[in-house]
Amino acid sequence: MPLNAVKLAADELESPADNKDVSAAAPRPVAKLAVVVPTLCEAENIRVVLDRIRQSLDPLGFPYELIVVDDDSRDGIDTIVQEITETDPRVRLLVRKGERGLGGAVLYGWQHTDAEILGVIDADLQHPPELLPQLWKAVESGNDVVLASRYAPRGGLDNWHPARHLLSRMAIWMTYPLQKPGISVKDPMAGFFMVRRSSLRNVDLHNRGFKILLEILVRADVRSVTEIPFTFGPRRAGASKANLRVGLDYFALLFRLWRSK
Ligand SMILES: Nc1nc2c(ncn2[C@@H]2O[C@H](COP(=O)(O)OP(=O)(O)OP(=O)(O)O)[C@@H](O)[C@H]2O)c(=O)[nH]1
Ligand SMILES: [Mg+2]
Repeated sequence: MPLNAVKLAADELESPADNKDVSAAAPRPVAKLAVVVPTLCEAENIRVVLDRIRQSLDPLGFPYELIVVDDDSRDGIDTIVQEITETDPRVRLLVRKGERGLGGAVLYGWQHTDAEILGVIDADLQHPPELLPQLWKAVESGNDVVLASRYAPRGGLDNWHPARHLLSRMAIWMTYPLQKPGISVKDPMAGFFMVRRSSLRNVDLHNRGFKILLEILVRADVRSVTEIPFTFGPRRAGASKANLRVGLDYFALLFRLWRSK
């Protein structure tokens, strides 16, 4: 399972509390962040999204890396990302061959980093990279999970067809009996979030499907969550990958979570 490696890395990670040489007065080291950008045919968007992510994170001056996980799109994205990597080694490209799936791609990226804070953002700029500093600060200040939320007060959806909006609402409604009391959120299907690696230490996440936040909220060791409102904008370029299969995978996930409860 991909997350075994995440678990291993988490166990090996030295926390400040383990370090006996750290004096009480020493400043707490700033946790490293890894943001996965999952891509399937996003060559038109990748340069812009990576530029905007770096522009929003650089002023904070902390360690981070950006991991593009591409499912062998063969649309020229590898050439574009390699070129960026040569001038900025914080940007990495992982190409999965013979595999598909957003959730699996995200877990694969997290598996290939030692960062303590793990994040994900879509490549099509429906998630504004300018929100990343706010998400990161909310995790740094102690939350286990921080998500950019379409359904929190002041959040929203730009130009969604009413039928898609209704389906999305119904899909969220079905999660309420599954979500843990105390950390229940309004947008458990969000695709733009950060989670502490330590929260994933004792859980094997399923690597299929489109939505991994819900499974993290239900099955991982998450004790605190914050939702940061944002407006889910229109896709910048390229085509959506959300399809009937994604819907069916979602019902399979709900069923699995119900059964394991
Ligand atoms: N690596 C990888 N990435 C994927 C896969 N499916 C989707 N993605 C990426 O996941 C992100 C979200 O996919 P979208 O197609 O934008 O899904 P969506 O935002 O829910 O749907 P739209 O609102 O219609 O765009 C994008 O960056 C996609 O390129 C996949 O199978 N593998
Ligand atoms: Mg999209």
